Amino acid sequence: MLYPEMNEARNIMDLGGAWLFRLDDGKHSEGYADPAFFDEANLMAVPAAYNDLNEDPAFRSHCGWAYYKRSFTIPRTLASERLVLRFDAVTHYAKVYLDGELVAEHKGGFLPFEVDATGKIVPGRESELIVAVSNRIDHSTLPMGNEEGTAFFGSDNADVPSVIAAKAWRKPVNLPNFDFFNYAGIIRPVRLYTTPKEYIQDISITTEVSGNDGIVSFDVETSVPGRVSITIEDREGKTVAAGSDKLVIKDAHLWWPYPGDPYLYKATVMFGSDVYTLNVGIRTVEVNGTGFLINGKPFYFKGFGKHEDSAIHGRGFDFVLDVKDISMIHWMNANSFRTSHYPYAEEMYDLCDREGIVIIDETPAVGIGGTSEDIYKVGRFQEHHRAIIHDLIKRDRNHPSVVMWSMGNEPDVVTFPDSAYDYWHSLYEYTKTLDKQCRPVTFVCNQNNYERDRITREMDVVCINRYYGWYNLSGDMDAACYALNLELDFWEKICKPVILTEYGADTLPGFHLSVPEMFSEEFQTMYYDRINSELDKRSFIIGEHPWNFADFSTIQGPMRADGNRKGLLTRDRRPKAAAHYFRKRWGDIPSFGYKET
Ligand code: E8X
Repeated sequence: MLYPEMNEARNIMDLGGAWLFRLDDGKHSEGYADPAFFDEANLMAVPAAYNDLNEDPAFRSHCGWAYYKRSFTIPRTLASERLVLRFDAVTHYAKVYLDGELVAEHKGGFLPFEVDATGKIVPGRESELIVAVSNRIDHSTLPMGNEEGTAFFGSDNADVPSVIAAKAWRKPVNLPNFDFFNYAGIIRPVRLYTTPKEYIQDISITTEVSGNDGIVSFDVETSVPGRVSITIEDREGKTVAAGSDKLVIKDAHLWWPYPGDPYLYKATVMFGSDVYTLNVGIRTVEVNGTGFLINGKPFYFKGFGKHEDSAIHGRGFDFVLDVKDISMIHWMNANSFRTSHYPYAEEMYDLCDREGIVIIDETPAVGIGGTSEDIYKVGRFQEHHRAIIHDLIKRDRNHPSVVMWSMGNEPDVVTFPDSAYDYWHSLYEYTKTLDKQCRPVTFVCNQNNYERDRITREMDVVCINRYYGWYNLSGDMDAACYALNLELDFWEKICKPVILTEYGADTLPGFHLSVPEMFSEEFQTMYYDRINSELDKRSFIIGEHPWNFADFSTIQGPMRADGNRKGLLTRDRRPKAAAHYFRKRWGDIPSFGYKET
């Protein structure tokens, strides 16, 4: 799906700003609100999560539908154009009504959807847009919510009569089986864009290197049959290739991750009167033995698990924050991050293409489990998971910064039943069919029972989250390093590249101790220094991603003091001591060829 572009053939109108808003009052049919319902409405900003934008406690605890409304009028001059209404993300389920007609529904809170509104929106006449948004999470959604018991890290209610924990005595509540606040709403931009009536529907590119030349292959889908013409310009605006499908660039500049040169060409695709331009980064990605090769050289992942999370905005799109995060990534001499635990806004991938930041692109498949039964048998998420992976790859496949797909994070595979193996193995096979660039595919596992884990070892890259010294062997770094090495001895035999995709310690900024103990800044730094010393001894460890880039909001619970505090940075992006430690460490670690000597 192409990101909206304004150019000589296309236009964009932003529908963000102040909308009318109201939480469902439970007194009328769910998922629909007539205009009169907004007579008692709140003010709401779009894009943003709604949860932190009103002091009514219901805005954070709400479970169910919420409703947005705005009107707009577009210029009469657009009467001959095709009109498309696009939502970049609505979390988690959306029903879109245009002048009272249901014109779109979409499940999944982190990927775009659009509707051709030509003829439904009349240029020069006011249109009314109502969007119903559900934040409900359960065994059919990704991320997954529990349908019994408690939320992730919730108290176990063992000493509470089950009737209290049951839902019968009150309206449903969300029980996130994941460790981030269930922010919801129209969290990313809403736009109306135009194209000519005969237009470019989609573009897929693959890049190869042949000697000094770059080969860029285009697969262009058009609304009607016809010929496309393509030109590619270099940074100086000089045309360096032209054609209709496979273009060769002589003596090509390759796209290199930070601190290398992330060289981008500009491709212009023309079809009839339509035009679409996109950045092209020529680079290759492959796994070879225990190496993760970019442009044939062994890459070392220095970076983080992140979140799209900030005060006030919640999970709402914040371009200013994204620019700040890129600056802090550079400041820490990092070169990568994982989009934990959901696809991020498209704008962030564009920034990473330009800044040479490498991305592990992850689906919202987090929290799969949380039930005493076999979730792969009782869950209702499987088809949705495949749809998400399909749409994620369709959205992000042209970004040179995206080098690997993560099918999900920490599914419940504790006993590693055959049902889990069958599920993830078939999903891996399916994912491999979707990407013409054949990027590596993985999923991220936190189950320490690595000898029974038949799933992780079959991924292209082993991605493991381990908290030796925090969640287990807490505070005992000698035992933690001993246990870690026992496990690394196991992975050494598997002969796959391994990334430690999460490790970390909750840390209160300003809490200092002469003798490091948990939650102090000294402990967080010592924890990382001890673990990293062990990682440095293993050449098959090809990446280190501390959890987390920054503190972030979670559900309340006995294990969370104002959210998850494992950030190297505070939530407002101020460095803790560990951030300075990594800035120094990563400044001495090259992005390529680390541990080769
Ligand atoms: C944590 C992280 C959580 O924030 C992330 O979303 C997934 C968790 C640690 C592994 N990984 O809790 O900080 C969970 C261990 C459970 C004992």
